[in-house]
Amino acid sequence: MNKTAMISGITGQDGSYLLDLLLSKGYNNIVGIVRRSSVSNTSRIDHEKGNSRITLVEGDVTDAFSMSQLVQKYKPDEFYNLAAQSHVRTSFDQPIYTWKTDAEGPMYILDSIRQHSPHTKFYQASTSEMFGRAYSEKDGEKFQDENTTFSPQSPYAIAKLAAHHTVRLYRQSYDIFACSGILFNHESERRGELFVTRKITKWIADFYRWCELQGVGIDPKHFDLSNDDYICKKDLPSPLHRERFPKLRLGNLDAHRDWGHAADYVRGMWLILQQEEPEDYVLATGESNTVREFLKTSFSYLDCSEWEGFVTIDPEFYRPSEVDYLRGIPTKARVKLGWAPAISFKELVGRMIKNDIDAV
Ligand code: NAP
Ligand code: G4F
Repeated sequence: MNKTAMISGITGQDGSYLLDLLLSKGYNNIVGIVRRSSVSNTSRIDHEKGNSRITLVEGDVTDAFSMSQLVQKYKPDEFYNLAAQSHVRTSFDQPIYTWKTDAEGPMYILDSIRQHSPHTKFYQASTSEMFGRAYSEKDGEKFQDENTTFSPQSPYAIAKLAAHHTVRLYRQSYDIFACSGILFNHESERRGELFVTRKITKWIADFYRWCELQGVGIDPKHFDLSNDDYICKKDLPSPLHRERFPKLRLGNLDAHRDWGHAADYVRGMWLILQQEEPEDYVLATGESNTVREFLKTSFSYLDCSEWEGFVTIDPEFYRPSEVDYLRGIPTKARVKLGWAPAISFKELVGRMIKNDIDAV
């Protein structure tokens, strides 16, 4: 297929799955924007190293000059802007940096497209975080869809909402094929280790291997759990003994999230840009689970039902403002794009647990 796609954020979770998808679709030139780093940041895409259909270029979305140069040079058929400071908690500590990357970055790209390559179709990675505390209600059920109002609750969500409106403005004012996918949480074996799902599955995998080395199963009866910080093997002299394992430290376990698998969601991104008309779409599973339910399902894969004692609640992981309930209804995507997620919540958790255990 004689098509050029440009991806910012190609080294991230979604960028790597999108790369796999576009290669499978036969794109003959995929230009990935990689930001300069003192150590390699390409581990998620290294499996395609040397593929002549991929061009990696250096760039940073906060640098208007580099965005303009790249758009002018490649004039891509499609531009997927996945680059972001994507961690919500971090955005409270680094709000200005988050704003520059997540709000200014998309504007630089869109304006480069307006000036130098108006035929380029543009995809923006919008987020369910923009809904914040807002939801719609029908028959006593809470949900969010394309008609739900926005009520962002973090610097991240505010920056993303600014970008979301920028996309609409450039679409309406300059006739650019610009779309936003409002994506609910999607995870995977490639998820960053600071997001709660991967943090949980990675910790469980490390603990599982440690238990194996100790010659015991994951069962509270083998451990002294009285110390807040460490899990200690029973019958040893003190919690400071070296046969101990740090507890899993988490924040709010009651938040609800609509979790799907990233491979399904990048398929949705691609479909959004293949339509006749540029529009915004919600991509979600329609199922919402709490962090506690994620924990329970994860431990259940190791036949462990009494996991509470392995977890310590740490205020450090609470946020100044929380988004309590996310559950997306992707009816528009199902009807117009023919999109539906194929991987269930249970399968997602199972795949992440297996991957992390195999990797330890
Ligand atoms: P991710 O794993 O954190 O990846 C973010 C990517 O952006 C990385 O490649 C990162 O590069 C790159 N990046 C960060 N700052 C940059 C800059 N200034 N210039 C160029 N590149 C930069 O995030 P993800 O989960 O794949 O998410 C992809 C996009 O979807 C993000 O925009 C995120 O906000 C949005 N989103 C994600 C979800 C979700 O649940 N995953 C849901 C809704 C929306 P490095 O590798 O060098 O760090
Ligand atoms: O995994 P999280 O950090 O994801 P969050 O905040 O929902 O954001 C993710 O999804 C958004 C889409 O809705 C994306 F736009 C965004 O880029 C990112 O991919 O936290 C999920 C929930 C939160 O309620 C958080 O308070 O888990 C809770 N949580 C509890 N303990 C924790 C922890 N989150 C993290 N990261 N670490 C904890 O220890």
